[in-house]
Amino acid sequence: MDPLVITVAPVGGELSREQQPSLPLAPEEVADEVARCREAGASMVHLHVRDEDGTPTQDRERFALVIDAIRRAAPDVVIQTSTGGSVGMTEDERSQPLDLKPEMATLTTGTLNFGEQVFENPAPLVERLFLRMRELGIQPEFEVFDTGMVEAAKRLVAEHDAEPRHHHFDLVLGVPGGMAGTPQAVLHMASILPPGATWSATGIGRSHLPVTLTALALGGHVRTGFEDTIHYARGRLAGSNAELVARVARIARETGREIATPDQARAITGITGRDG
Ligand code: KMH
Ligand code: ZN
Repeated sequence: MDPLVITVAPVGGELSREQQPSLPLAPEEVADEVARCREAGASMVHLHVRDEDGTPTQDRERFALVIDAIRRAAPDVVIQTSTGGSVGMTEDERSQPLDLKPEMATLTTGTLNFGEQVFENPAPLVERLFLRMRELGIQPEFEVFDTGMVEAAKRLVAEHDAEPRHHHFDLVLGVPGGMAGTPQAVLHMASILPPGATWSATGIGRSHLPVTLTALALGGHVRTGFEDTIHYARGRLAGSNAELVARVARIARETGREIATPDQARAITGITGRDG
């Protein structure tokens, strides 16, 4: 098995301090939290940012500020920017972080109900984001919430990639509106990915541990963090993102799996460009 890539998603696009009092919001808070997560075993950060009053934003300048702060606190960590943003944001808003040429960015390849809301990803929008990533040498992480999104990602690369490429996916399971966060769902999703693709999985809310443990057992990689679960255990809020990362690293080490460094994470997930 490859060393384990642990991605931390410390902020999210929807969460508030009322729900999770330890949520990092200001650039220095995010950077310090990422540094602690790096120390605990994370090699990659899935990044959302907030403006000065904590409101989710995809503003390019705000991303640049937070990325600079992270680079000072955790110089080697892989930074993966979100193109999902928060539900309801426009394509122009969502695509702004790509201008900063991050090493990796997320790409959700279909529309789904997202709780009471709709996370809109019509095919032409997905195609434009994908082509922009290819143009700028940004490795997409296909964020797939159901099997239709896997098929959409396969169609996209079949249509646009002249050369064979390495593909990396994140299976996001347990969103109300997406696939259930069960071991069976992880198994099925992993079984339909393109040959040679690498993948991580994340279980949202109460599905977090079953999905994490199944991904570890199958040799996949893992995403954790407040974006995905605010709890450490039933009825007990996580004290920090680093606490969630440390648990994943501990389970992996206990079961003989090494933890990937950021450079190993780059090699495993097919990152070829460096940010900036
Ligand atoms: N906030 C969600 C609506 C991504 O970052 O690319 C979408 C999301 C996916 O978090
Ligand atoms: Zn996200």
